[in-house]
Amino acid sequence: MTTETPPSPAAGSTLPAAPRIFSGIQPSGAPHIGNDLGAIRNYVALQDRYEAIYCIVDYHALTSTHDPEMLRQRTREMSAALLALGLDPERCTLFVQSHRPEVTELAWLFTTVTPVAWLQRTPTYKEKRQNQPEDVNHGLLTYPVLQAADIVLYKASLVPVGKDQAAHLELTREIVRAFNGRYGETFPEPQAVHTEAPVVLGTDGARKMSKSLGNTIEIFAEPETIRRQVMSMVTDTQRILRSDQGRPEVCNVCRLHRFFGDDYEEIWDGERTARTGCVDTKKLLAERIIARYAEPRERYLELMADPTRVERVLAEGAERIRPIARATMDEVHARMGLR
Ligand code: AQP
Repeated sequence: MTTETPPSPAAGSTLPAAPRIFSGIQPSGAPHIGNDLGAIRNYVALQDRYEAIYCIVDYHALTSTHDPEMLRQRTREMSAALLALGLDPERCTLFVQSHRPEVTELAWLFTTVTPVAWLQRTPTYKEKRQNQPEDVNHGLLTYPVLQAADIVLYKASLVPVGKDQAAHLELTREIVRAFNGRYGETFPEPQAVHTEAPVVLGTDGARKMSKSLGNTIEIFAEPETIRRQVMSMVTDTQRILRSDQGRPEVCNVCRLHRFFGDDYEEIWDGERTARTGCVDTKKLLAERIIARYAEPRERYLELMADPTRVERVLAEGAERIRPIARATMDEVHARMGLR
């Protein structure tokens, strides 16, 4: 686990006694190994060490998913996925963002301390504008403000996320500084916590693995689909012939082997000496990914077959954190002169 900067709790504010962590994940499609290697495995590890709050951010997903039934279904799937991968409702709080709507009020209040220019320069906003030019909605621009509200509504100081979220988290820190500067020390400046795989590239070997880019290896897909996705991966583009020596350090398949077995050096050596070909290395990776997620996949299918169990976990989660959300909003109202 790595963190970006040392802790900087806001002095004099009503901070939680122990560090609290928060992270959110969008129900915008099937979870992929980038989500797991970059974030979810830290969610699981950190639930034992901190007061952990995890959220399925359905408001955020509305910036790109406009079909109500699809959003409901994906929210169910992401909830089951997180539980299947090891989130334990006895050790963490799992809830759905829209079930604690205080966050939308806080986001609005934060817009009043956030210059528009900060949002316009966000790299993800620029990317999304390119990826969905026919739907550049206001939510895409203000996404980081809602994300800041997500985190600090619970006064979380640590945020397990992939590296792609670094700019958003920096913006959260700027918004917190702007708010604290105008209204007095209220919120801690949260820090990112990264895994050993903070950026997982997609099957194209060029861009971040991303649900919306369709370059993913899905965790809970059928084994045949996982095999197909892995076999489609771009490897070392300079290795043309089977007899050419490979460069495992630039090959995405080889890089992923680091996280699916403890013999990656041997695999890399096979590539370097052309003892093994790209197809062999891909086949091995596919089987290892299938084996790694076999048990979570069974749990996932069980949970999907028992929706009331998942709904109960989510309802209890939203209820458990209600007092924290209310206390923060009372404090914010008082500081801003609203009530
Ligand atoms: N490729 C990745 N490598 C490392 N970490 C990643 N994460 C996502 N992709 C990678 C981390 O997973 C958490 C949840 O991400 P998200 O689904 O809420 O949003 P995202 O980052 O926008 O993921 P996608 O797949 O790219 O979603 P779409 O396509 O819907 O925008 C985050 O901590 C993220 O860093």
